[in-house]
Amino acid sequence: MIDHPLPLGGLLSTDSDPTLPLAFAALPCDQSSSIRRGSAEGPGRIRLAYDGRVYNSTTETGIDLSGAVSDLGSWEPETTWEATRRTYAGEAAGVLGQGQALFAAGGDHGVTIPLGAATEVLGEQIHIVQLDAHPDLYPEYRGDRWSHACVATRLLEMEHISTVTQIGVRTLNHAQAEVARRFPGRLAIVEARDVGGGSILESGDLPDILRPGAKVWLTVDLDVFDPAFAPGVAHPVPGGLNPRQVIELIQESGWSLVGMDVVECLPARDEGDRTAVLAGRLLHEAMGTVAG
Ligand SMILES: [Mn+2]
Repeated sequence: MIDHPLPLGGLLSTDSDPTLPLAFAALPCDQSSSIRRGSAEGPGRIRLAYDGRVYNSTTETGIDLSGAVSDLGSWEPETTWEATRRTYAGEAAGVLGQGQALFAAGGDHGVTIPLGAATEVLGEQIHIVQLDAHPDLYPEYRGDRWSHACVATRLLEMEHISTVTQIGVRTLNHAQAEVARRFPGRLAIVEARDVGGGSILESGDLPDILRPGAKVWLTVDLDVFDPAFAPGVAHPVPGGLNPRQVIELIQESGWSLVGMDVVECLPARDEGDRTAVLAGRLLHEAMGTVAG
């Protein structure tokens, strides 16, 4: 009997392989977390919890991704966030520039800032779809403009980012609503209470520009889910989405994913690896839309 786990559903190649259309990187960095650290442990836990001995390599939609994903390993953080940010942006631009779709596991949500910056290498307008309990729209947070509470603000300041659409938000306050007004026509906020328990695509709340074929970077902050489904996050907020709603969005949107990150998995607060397994599952289904 083999007792070694098969990381990430058995989807990973044995080495990094630039000829594969899909690539996966772990970003174990929590240098932008505000209160509770520990999401640096997230990617390692996601790799192991979504164990290929327990889960097979075929998506719900019937696409077998066994060994189909280039394993880029772990991008270790540098000693300062500024250096980490530069490293992450450079590494990600290299991957995207050679035509691979990049799938990343964080780390805290701050890692999405350099990943979003890296999409500039594609030379086209990119749409960000952000699934999150929080709008992350502070201009700065506790004196830190790179905080995970400022992710959307930093992304909206990038000229190659055409739009940011947030789904599942339930913590919009006055300070962040003020910032939202700085980006008319480029920021859409679909709150959890707008979607309810139904289909996100059929809610009619998404901007028209997010039609099938739109070039999208998908960023999933795991706190978008109700804490019943994803307890292992730093800032759990009741009243969130359920996994079916998000898997359906991934499968049915028809977006052309240039990449995706799943962030804010905090193993120390998880229960039975529920959150880590969900993270692995989302990455797997999204990879299927690129490969399929
Ligand atoms: Mn976030």
